Amino acid sequence: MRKVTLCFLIDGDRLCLAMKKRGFGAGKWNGVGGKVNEGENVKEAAVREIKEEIDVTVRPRDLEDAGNIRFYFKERPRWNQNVHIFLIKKWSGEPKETEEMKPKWHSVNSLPYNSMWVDDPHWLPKVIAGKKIEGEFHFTQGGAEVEKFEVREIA
Ligand code: 6OG
Repeated sequence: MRKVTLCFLIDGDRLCLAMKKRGFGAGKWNGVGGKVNEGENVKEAAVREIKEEIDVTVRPRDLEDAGNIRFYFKERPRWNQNVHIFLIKKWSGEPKETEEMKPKWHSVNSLPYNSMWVDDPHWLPKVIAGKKIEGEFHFTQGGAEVEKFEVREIA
């Protein structure tokens, strides 16, 4: 299964989400991340993607492991992915728009869930609250609907 990263910068009650401008999940607000390349570990991949997508520099030790979720797409098994989630409280630079993403700070109390993946309300509040999670989601309709899911707090 594809191994990918998903990272959230958090600054007090502000969360950085970025609008995906192209490719998988285009038009949705999300954390920043992508595929783990061959020869990279998950943290190296996360550091690289954050730099590429919003031009922010993060040290591997400042990536806080928030757990992982496996996503299964019934009609598109090629999209199945194991997403490793990181919360980040220390970085350098201000998030900047790139060809791939347009970042914006949002209040954690009013996240734009209507323009996010449908699974997010089920687990993102836990990650923001500092919980570590493990879960899986089974989607139909190309990711538009959740058929079944489970999210467990593991720390
Ligand atoms: P690229 O294909 O652009 O990486 N991702 C999801 N994020 C959320 N919140 N919900 C989902 O539910 C997701 N499925 C994938 C992981 C894809 C990026 O999108 C995230 C990666 O950061 C289905 O390289």
